[in-house]
Amino acid sequence: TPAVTLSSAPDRGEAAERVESLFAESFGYAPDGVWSAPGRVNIIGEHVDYQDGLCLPMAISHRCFAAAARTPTDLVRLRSAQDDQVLEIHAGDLEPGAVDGWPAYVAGVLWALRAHISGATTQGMDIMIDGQVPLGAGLSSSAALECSAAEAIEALLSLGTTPLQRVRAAITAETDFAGASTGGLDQSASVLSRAGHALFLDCRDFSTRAVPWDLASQGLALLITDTRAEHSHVDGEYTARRADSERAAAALGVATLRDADAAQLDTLPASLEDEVVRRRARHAISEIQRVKDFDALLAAGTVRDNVRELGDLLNASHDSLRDDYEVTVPQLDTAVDAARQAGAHGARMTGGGFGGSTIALVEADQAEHVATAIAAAFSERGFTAPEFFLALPSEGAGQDR
Ligand code: GAF
Repeated sequence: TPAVTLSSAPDRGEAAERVESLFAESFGYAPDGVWSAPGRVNIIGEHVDYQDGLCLPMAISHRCFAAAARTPTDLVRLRSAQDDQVLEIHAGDLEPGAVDGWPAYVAGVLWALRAHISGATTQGMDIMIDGQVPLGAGLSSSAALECSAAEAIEALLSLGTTPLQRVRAAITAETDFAGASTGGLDQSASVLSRAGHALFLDCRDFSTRAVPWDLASQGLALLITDTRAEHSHVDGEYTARRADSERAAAALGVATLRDADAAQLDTLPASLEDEVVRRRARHAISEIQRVKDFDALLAAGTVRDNVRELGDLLNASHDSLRDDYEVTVPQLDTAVDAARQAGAHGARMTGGGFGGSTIALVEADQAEHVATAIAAAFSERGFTAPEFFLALPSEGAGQDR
């Protein structure tokens, strides 16, 4: 049986000091400050954000750190502890298509925040990034990058933006500048989450409510499994699902699937010529209902009180994503099946799918046992060994130093 480790995020204070030193080493002077933003897991409400749906994410303890300073020039200089690629661009030259790779997620935020910048948008700045959210794990390393940049830029330029305006700037950076047409779940979670809480998010207007989510005191834990499965074709498949959901809404005669209900789906099957489109709609409609049910259970009692029903909803969410939405891969299904067999109350993929991570609601003293069972199942199938973390509900974006 493979030995497993439940890894934890680097200490936040130490990580902030580290990026400050990296900035000083790299640019030759001390930064004005350090800001950071977390990655996330989505507890439930998957692939519904771009249909005005409901989601329940939480920030995790892995964060992206940005040390930054204003400069007396018009040059924007971006560097990263994870990558040799550096970007140097005149602030006035920022436009979609001008920047590639990870720097696009930072430069795009500056570009998107222009609406809030009065006067000439030629203020230069230096930014050093140290991203500690595992890359490609479906834990929103890109949102953490965008949102840490948004905090830094807000502070450097004293823009006076609200957290929600920074969420929107981060979304615009991703969709219009970096060119990934995602839906806003990740950026909302990264900016608006509160420590010890999950975030009830209504994607119709991006209104939010903090929901107490304290598993540790109830002897429970949320185990994250990074399946290390490659995200091949992730953008193409994600965009295809999004297009399917738009076709489904059109076939049901609603602006978004938030406005459709399950009964409508049953009475109007003939209008959905395409069986695939019907299944896509069924996923979104049922998933939005599951978020409502999950939220109602959390309002009615503790997680411990309702652990069985909550677990069932997590399971139903995964099964719908596997069968109706078809965004899972064998590694995700294997991790979920193994977790359930090993006694998890519920388990599901989290994030965009096609690789990435799963979560499992487990007894805290069973977390290692469940992780071991998942690792064994992976080893049996010849999959790359997964990595394990605990999802600790953490604070959203903010200043560190
Ligand atoms: C990815 C996207 F970025 C989010 O917007 C969301 O659609 C998610 O997949 C699926 O729920 O993380």
